[in-house]
Amino acid sequence: ITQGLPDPSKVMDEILAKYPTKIARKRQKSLVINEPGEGKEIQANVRTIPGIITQRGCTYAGCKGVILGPTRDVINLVHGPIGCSFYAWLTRRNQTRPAEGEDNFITYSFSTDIQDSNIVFGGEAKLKDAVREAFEIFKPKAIGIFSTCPVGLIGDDVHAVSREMKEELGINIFGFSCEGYRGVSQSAGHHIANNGIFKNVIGNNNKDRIGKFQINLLGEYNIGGDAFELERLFDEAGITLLSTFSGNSTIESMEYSHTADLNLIMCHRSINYIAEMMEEKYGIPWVKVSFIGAEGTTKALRKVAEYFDDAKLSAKVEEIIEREMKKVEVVRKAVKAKTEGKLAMMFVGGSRAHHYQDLFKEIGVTTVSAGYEFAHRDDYEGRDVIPSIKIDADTRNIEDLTVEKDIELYREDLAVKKEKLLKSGYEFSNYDGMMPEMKKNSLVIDDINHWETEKLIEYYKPDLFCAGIKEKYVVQKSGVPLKQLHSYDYGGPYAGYEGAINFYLEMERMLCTRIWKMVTTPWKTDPEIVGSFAIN
Ligand code: CFN
Ligand code: HCA
Repeated sequence: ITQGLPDPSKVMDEILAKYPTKIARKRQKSLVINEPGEGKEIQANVRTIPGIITQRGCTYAGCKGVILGPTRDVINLVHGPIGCSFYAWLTRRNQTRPAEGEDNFITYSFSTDIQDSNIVFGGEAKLKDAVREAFEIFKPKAIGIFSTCPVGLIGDDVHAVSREMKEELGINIFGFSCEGYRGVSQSAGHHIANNGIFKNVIGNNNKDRIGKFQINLLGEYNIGGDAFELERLFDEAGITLLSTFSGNSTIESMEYSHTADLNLIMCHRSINYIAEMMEEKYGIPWVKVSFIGAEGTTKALRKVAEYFDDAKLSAKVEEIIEREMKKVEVVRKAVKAKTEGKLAMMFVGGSRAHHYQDLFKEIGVTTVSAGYEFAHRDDYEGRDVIPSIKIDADTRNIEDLTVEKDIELYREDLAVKKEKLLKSGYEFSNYDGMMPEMKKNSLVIDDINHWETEKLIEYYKPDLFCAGIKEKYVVQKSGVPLKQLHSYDYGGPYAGYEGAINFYLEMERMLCTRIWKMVTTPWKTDPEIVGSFAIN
């Protein structure tokens, strides 16, 4: 990786030199020159230094936008000023497919739109009215209530209101204390959402078995239609997908998700808590998989077949793999011939900055620098990392959930099965952390900011930068194409086999055009923005 590339320690030095000493000392711990196998540590999941322009979002975004947002038949009512609701409205490109006559509330934006007078006199009455109004108009099966920053500051109790309204209206109503400031990032919101769904939804319906091989898919949010592609594969294989948390999902399917035989986890960062609580309460084992990349998809499908240990299922899975890989290989080869040797960087969320490196590898593109916005140390360093005890921002202020030891009929069977699989060498994780899987000397940076981004681009001149909407235009104006790995811009699906093909073709389009070399960076010739006012 060092061939023809700048010395990473020089890049790091120059980045840090600009900061005041104290800040430099702090930031230094979040910038690592990768050395797989050397047990290097990275500082992650800590507060962003005030004044720095971070990529991160807030706790409310993680709870309402990320985890609950993609479920179509629950009304997600935001208790807060209208801006919080407006900025979380349809921006994530999570898709859904309601059946004929089924509810879909995703296209709506529900908010109490609190005003100054509510801040002074309290907003609970307004919240109750909003719940009643939403119920009157839409007759939903469930309503989730989400607190935003000002609500936490004035002390409205969304849990008490939820209980009262549940009693009054006779439907499932539950609240989330997910005020934006509660954690250091979205990550705390994931945790709050996981606890709330586990406590209020999972286990509410003991539905009879509907398939021979029943699974849930956790941490898949159907961005750009990813879940549709995975549903296609499971359907054909004869694997029953009971519930997805939460892409293309219904609250109803979550209610009986505890009757599954196995949980697959895609994005471990956002949903490991539910997986662990489901294992503890219902005995359902979980396997960490990634369906990003054709190779990863093959590995994941085989993991499921291996788990169920059924000859017919395995044969079917192999048949699908063979057929799909034939199609994938044709496109992959053609694209790789043009993209081999190109350099990419990716700074995204809490799992994609790692998962997408697989797709790039498949077409010969190297990731020279990468990092997450809000992941924890285990996401970087690998599965054996002991969580940092110093700052556990995620669990701070979160009501302690006691999992009652409610033994389901099949719980013991599953535990015995897990034991047997472990003895036979079955691995419950399909991938490791970001750092063990990245090349030596690549630069790993947690919670990157604009200054650091600018320097990376200047030094490495990457062929492609992957991040989100806030970074997109600054990077493009520097003459480097940017692919949004959050919303996929207008593309997708990118998961599974069809997704891999879509992604290869998109990369061919983005990496092989010469248009970016023709961009004149505006601030290079015109560093100051001059404004003028028209005065009448
Ligand atoms: S869909 Fe997921 S995959 S849930 Fe998470 S950590 Fe966000 S919204 Mo943006 S794209 Fe991103 Fe991940 Fe898991 Fe998405 S990488 S930042 S909170 N994320
Ligand atoms: C969020 C959602 C986000 C933002 C994406 C972006 C998403 O963090 O609240 O910055 O472009 O995927 O929509 O991560």
